[in-house]
Amino acid sequence: MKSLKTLVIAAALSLGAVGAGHAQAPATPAEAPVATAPANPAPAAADAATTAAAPAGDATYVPMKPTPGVGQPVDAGIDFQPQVSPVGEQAYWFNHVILLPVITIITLLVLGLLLWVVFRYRAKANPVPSKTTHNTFIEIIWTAIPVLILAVIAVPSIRLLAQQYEPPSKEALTIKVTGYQWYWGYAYPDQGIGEYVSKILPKDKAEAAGEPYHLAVDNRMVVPVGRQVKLIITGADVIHSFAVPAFWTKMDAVPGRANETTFTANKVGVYYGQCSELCGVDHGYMPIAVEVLPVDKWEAWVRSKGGNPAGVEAAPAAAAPAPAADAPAAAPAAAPAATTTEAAPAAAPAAAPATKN
Ligand SMILES: [Cu+2]
Repeated sequence: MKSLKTLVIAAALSLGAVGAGHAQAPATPAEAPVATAPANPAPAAADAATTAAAPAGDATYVPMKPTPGVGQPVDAGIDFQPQVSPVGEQAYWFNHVILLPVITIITLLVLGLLLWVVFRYRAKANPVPSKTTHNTFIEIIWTAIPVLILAVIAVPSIRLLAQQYEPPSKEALTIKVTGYQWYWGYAYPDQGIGEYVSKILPKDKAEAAGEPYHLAVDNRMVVPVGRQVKLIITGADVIHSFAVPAFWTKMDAVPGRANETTFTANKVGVYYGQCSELCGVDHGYMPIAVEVLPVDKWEAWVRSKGGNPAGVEAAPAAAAPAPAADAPAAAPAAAPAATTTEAAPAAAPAAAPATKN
């Protein structure tokens, strides 16, 4: 009986150490290796089917209305936004299936044991306290158990981390993102779309468009559903951060540096984000809106911007001196009348390797 108590106390202490020291970590071994992407690739397929019906080139671009509760915050919400990218789904699963249950179990167990100790071993009930100091068995246990728990959690955790930094595929759509005080600039060098500027919509216009104020913008980033997007992100003045919660995407926009990140949106819709690095007085007024469209509608959008959805031929995708060379070649060839072709990719450093920070 005594040794059983010892064991329970040791376990509690070791779990307490895990809970306190590594609030980020915990895990249940049982479920760890399952389901990498528990979500829904289905909508993408459905969309593909719908778009296949429409003859290519027929569609025209009409800005889409957002879906309430999707891609934007909800009142009194405490959960992550519904995830629409494979990495986001994986992270969502990791949090909800592994981290939260483990954190909850450890917290409740430690709380229960504390209460038990407080009442059972208070001075009145336990007038002659034990004078035990070292106990090798307990010490081994309270070291080994946290180590085991962390080792188990490390597996899905590191897998998720690696997934986020996987290099983009060759078919990825490249978008150059530049953070300015206080708006965003987007350019599609391979489609010959020079940089255009994306600014917050004033309240009346946002409401008129049925969009949330502080998140709605005049010119969205528009991407095709199901296709990987490679973002090359930089800052023009100070450090900004490009973040879209529904894609599990966040990357700093640092002047003089080209950071790279990727996402694949599996669901048509409008997804909002915000600059997530304090960048000056209007930091809270440079929202991000990403519109995910079926491929034919995305192509229509590209054409409406004076670009070529199939890609500008003069620009070999993987060429080493790439983006800087693309722009001059692209602009005259594909978009002589492009209204928004300006400075853009000239400053783009050749596709930099992902910087991990
Ligand atoms: Cu900013």
